[in-house]
Amino acid sequence: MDSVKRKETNRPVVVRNPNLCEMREDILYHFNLGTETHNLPALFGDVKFVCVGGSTRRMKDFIKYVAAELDMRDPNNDYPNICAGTDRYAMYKVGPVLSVSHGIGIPSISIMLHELIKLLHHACCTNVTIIRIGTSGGIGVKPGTVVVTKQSVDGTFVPKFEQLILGQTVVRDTELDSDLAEELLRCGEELGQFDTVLGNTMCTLDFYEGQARLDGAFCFYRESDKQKYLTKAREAGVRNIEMESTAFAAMCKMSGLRAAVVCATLVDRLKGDQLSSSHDVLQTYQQLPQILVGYYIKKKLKALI
Ligand code: R2B
Ligand code: URA
Repeated sequence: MDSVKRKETNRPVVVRNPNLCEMREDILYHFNLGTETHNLPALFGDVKFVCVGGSTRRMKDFIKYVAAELDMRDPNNDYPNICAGTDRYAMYKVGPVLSVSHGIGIPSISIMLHELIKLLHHACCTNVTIIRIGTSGGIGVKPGTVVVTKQSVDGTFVPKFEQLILGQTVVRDTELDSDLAEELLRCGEELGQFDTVLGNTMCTLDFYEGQARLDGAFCFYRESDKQKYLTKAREAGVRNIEMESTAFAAMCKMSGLRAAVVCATLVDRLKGDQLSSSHDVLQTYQQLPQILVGYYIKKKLKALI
């Protein structure tokens, strides 16, 4: 019922900040864009799908891949970085698809999302779907499995995002769009090219100690403690670990964006810590969320024609 209702209404991208109305100009500093210097509705008003991921190169590869999939390739266009004036984040666009990098970790993605949500709002975009396509460590799943996130949980396996605001801990909900997650899972099944599973994703503040690795510069626990913790995570439904999903889910929910997280696993953390697969194998794994989400976008756009 929900998806039917969604089709009928125009869902705006919501900002909840009265101060914005009083500002003559809004400078999106980390994108090198602004409301006075750029015509945001003309540049971005048609955006319906936003894909975000850690690395700038991967997000450029993604836009090239999507352009080919949607038959929107332009031989005279090498997909210029819209944020070329800054090296903080990179942004690419083809038709209704925007591809944006977010760097590593919650602080980095959170800054990017504040500015991205304002950009989509200023551009008067409606009915936007946003998907994080990323990498992760798996728990008890074969490397190269794609995990579609059911719930994004923190390091205590609770679906919450905690942030200090004015010195107080503010707790936010990390609910993602369950219909979208199911649709993406079905797309994985339809493609049949790689394993796609639905599972909880644990979001941590660190790659090493925060993810119970034994190979960081510091480690004050043993292999048995690591196994105990990861087994507990697996029992709580966690199938992969990454570093952005709780903030992503919380911020997208607050802005009314339909959101999902799709990550490839690069390693099974119950078996090891180091990313020891060859460069080519790791590259192939990183392309899997792109293939899945490219297929989803193509299918959705076809349905609109
Ligand atoms: C997955 O991979 C990165 C760390 O290597 C981090 O951005 C994440 O979430
Ligand atoms: N990204 C992570 O955050 N952890 C991993 O183990 C692999 C990629």
